[in-house]
Amino acid sequence: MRIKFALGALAVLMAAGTVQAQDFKPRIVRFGYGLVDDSNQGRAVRLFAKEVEKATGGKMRVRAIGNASLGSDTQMQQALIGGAQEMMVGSTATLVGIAPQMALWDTPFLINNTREADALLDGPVGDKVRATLEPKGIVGLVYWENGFRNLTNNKHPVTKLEDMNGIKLRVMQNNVFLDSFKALGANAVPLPFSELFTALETKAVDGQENPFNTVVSSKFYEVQKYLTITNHVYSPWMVSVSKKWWDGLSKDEQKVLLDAAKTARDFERKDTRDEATKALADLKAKGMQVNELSAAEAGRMRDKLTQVNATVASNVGLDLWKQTQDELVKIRAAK
Ligand code: TK8
Repeated sequence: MRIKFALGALAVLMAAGTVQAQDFKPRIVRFGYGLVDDSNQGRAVRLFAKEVEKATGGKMRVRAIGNASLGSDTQMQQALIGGAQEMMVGSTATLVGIAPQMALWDTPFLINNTREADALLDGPVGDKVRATLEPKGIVGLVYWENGFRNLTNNKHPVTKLEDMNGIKLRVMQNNVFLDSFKALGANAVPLPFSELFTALETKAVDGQENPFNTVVSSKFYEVQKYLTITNHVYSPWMVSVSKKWWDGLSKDEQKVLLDAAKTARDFERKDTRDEATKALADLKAKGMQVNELSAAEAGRMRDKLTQVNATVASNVGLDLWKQTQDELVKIRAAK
């Protein structure tokens, strides 16, 4: 009698902490991503997997599948829409073909620091942009950090605007990036990330732009000599779910995924920032020649991009554009 009662009380206690396993059908979640396993992306997906398994008592199993083994970002997005794959994480920039408002995050020099990034992405503007995915067949859960993007190339150091001339530069499959780098004078070529290392190695392209973390994890330092600190745009990642699959989950299951994505987000942002602060020294030690763009030259680049900003504003809608600017003013004032 006593033992029975104690066991009952224990079960109630356990049920309060985790969702009961029998509420969940056994499920396999294929979670794809483009970077290597040993990257900020890979580490966060594995943490997400652990959180989900813990919360469901192992009834949901997340398979972390990196290296673009399930396809490039755009291929995985189509698999999510079709229901052939459950989850992925990748750059918001490659989602613009599906949800045009995502182009907001491609605006050069929109966000100045990580405090602004977190407040904007996790606030009403971020929510509004994220919500535009759902009618297209993708549920965006949360934003993770890709980071501030910097330029690498194999031709010469980029110290001034004119140095962009003649650099064959890989950009993401996204018109804002294409137009931005064309406006700066580079020969911009859109390529999926999964083809980038080989393109650099075979000199099909001279350069690329990505956060320090990715230059480290993808070993771009092996095939790139010059790194210019430009911080030209803050790049988010979107944790995405197939809506077809999501709609078949219970409310409890959906909550488990959302909570785990948030826990992994907090871990991932910290991990990414810690790694980024060490990456520069790492890359120098590996032989990269690093220079920081002067404020004057950054200003000249910004001037060249005025038209790109105007195009983004009209593509995402002037209301959203204005809300973003207002929100940034608020964030900057609230120190
Ligand atoms: C990884 C990509 C990558 C992005 C790119 O799948 O393509 O350059 O920065 O992070 O989403």
